[in-house]
Amino acid sequence: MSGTELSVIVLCYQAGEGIHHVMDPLYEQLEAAEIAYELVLVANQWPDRPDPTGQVVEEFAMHRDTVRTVMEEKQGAMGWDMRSGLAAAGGDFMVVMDGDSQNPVDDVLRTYRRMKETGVDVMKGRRIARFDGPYRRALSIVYNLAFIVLFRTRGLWDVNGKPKGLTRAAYEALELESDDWFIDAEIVLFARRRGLAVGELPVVFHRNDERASFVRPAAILEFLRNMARQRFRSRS
Ligand SMILES: Nc1nc2c(ncn2[C@@H]2O[C@H](COP(=O)(O)OP(=O)(O)OP(=O)(O)O)[C@@H](O)[C@H]2O)c(=O)[nH]1
Ligand SMILES: [Mg+2]
Repeated sequence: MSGTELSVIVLCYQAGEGIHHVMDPLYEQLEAAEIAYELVLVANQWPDRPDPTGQVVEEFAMHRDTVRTVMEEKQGAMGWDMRSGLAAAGGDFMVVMDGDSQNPVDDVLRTYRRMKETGVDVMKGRRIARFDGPYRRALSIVYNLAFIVLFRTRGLWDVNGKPKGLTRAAYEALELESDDWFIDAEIVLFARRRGLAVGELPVVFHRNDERASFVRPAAILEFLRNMARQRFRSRS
């Protein structure tokens, strides 16, 4: 209804000037693609944790009609940021991408185009090559095996793979709730529960050269808690 075909949502939290490596080429690609698009840059921040990212994205958006920012006081972690970006987006297709350069920028338009070709409701990146170290790779294998066993999501792998693409109808049907890392899993789980078609796009995942990993051991406990909660819920 908004006339926007594609909303691209980039999670920019704590990216600083490094966000230019993502938003600049992405903007060029979107401009060249001849699609009615909007680029939504999410730079929410905690009041007590200074983050220069907001200023960087504001300045970028100021001179570009198709670029918008979401800058609110954070009330949650990655999931909250993703949901605030999705809520602000008006496109018929929505693609969410991290702002830390770990996914090639091309994956955004690849996701959108593959969704159009295949007609799936939800599309997710599936990391067929990843360079973020053996520890993260091993953790991911254990997590994904546990996920398949607990939630019978056979046929899908790499729940946390980005980009995540959603049609507007899928977004509205999913009613996402997570404020934390589990939002990626929630997209897959809720889509399966609602009988939506989920497609996978093979992607390459790079090491994060800009900063140390945000994913600390506490994140593992958080995943376990979330899985237990969802498993219990799916039984009732
Ligand atoms: N850690 C963290 N990330 C957030 C938060 N809000 C938004 N994000 C965004 O979430 C995205 C993914 O987080 P990452 O820490 O890169 O997740 P990852 O790539 O799985 O793991 P690492 O790169 O190893 O940390 C980033 O682009 C962040 O900008 C937050 O509150 N905490
Ligand atoms: Mg990352």
